[in-house]
Amino acid sequence: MIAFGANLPSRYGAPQETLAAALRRLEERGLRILARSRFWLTEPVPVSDQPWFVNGVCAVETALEPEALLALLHAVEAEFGRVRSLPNAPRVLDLDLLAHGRRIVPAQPGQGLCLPHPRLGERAFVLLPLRDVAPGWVHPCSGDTLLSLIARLPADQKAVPA
Ligand code: PH2
Ligand code: MG
Ligand code: MG
Repeated sequence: MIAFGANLPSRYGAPQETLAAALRRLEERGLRILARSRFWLTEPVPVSDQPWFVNGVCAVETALEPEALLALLHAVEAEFGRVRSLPNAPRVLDLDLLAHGRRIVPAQPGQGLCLPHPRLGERAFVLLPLRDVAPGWVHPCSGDTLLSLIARLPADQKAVPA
């Protein structure tokens, strides 16, 4: 399961065009996209004066192990002009590995990979698109259902289908 987002234009155009091009690129690089959520317009978290994001989630099929898949996501971000500055800085493309089946990879210091994504449960911009593609999803560590995570979201995170 891959989450994608953007809130700056890139050479591919506005965020939604960049995201569509990035998904095509991932397919060219061998991922099979099984389902894609709607594009969602989401307020930045934490709230700031950055532009709103376009966010979404897709379910993919791949033979890649999580580390190799994450490396591919980072390579495509770089190809699309992503410059890593501060955390939560506006970006032309963000591709996050949300989950890899029901696999659990604990957070380790100095390691980029942690599965499922550690902040997934607090983010409307991830959970609402995830519901589009996998409404029956269950968190492999906590056993929380997606719908219960959505019900517990803080009320102030604004997200609307694009
Ligand atoms: N990504 C972040 C931080 N904040 N807010 C929204 N709405 N959408 C994002 O994709 C996003 C964010 C860090 O990756
Ligand atoms: Mg992110
Ligand atoms: Mg990221």
